[in-house]
Amino acid sequence: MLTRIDHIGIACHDLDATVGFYRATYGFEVAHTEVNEEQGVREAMLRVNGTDDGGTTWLQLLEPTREDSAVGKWLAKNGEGVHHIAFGTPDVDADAAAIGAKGVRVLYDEPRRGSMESRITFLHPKDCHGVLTELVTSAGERAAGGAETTEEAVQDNEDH
Ligand code: V0V
Ligand code: CO
Repeated sequence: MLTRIDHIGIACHDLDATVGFYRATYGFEVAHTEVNEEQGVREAMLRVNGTDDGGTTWLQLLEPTREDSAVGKWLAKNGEGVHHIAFGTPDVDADAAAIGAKGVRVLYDEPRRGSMESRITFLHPKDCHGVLTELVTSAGERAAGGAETTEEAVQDNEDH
């Protein structure tokens, strides 16, 4: 059950300069930054609207940490721009399984760690009319219920 646009992922060469553009032009502020080595990105989350209950919509600005990462490869080929869209769901496991059963390639067997301790997976862009599509369950939604109990969710966070 996809309930919202969680974020739009935007690939950039220079994260600080791009954050500066979004701040100066639109007044969006950075709510969170982190490096995700597994994904090969340094990222900034800019809150567009919403609250802290997991229903927020973000812009996710992504700078590659290495050239052979997904974003690094994409930037080299396409230049800066929209890299992916992410739909929010209270239960990424169930939605990934349901969508995979329809013949869409789900890129991960198990959802992985995303921004702000979310759990994420991706659908192959070639199966989605050219759009790299992410499914995400935020940490707030995980705590509120969904497939896992809070205890399991906390344990999973500690595992990473
Ligand atoms: C590649 N293609 C894309 C695309 N990336 N099409 C639309 N949007 C994109 N972002 C096309 C590409 O043009 C090729 O088409 C084809 O797919 C194969 O691409 P490739 O360049 O050969 O690259 P691959 O196959 O090595 O990798 C593509 C995939 C990879 C999608 C498998 O990027 C991936 O695993 N992405 C998921 C992880 C990710 O994107 N992480 C960064 C965000 P032609 O030329 O053959 O027609 S991390 C994030 O969002 C986080 C942490 C978060 O939200 O919390
Ligand atoms: Co993303």
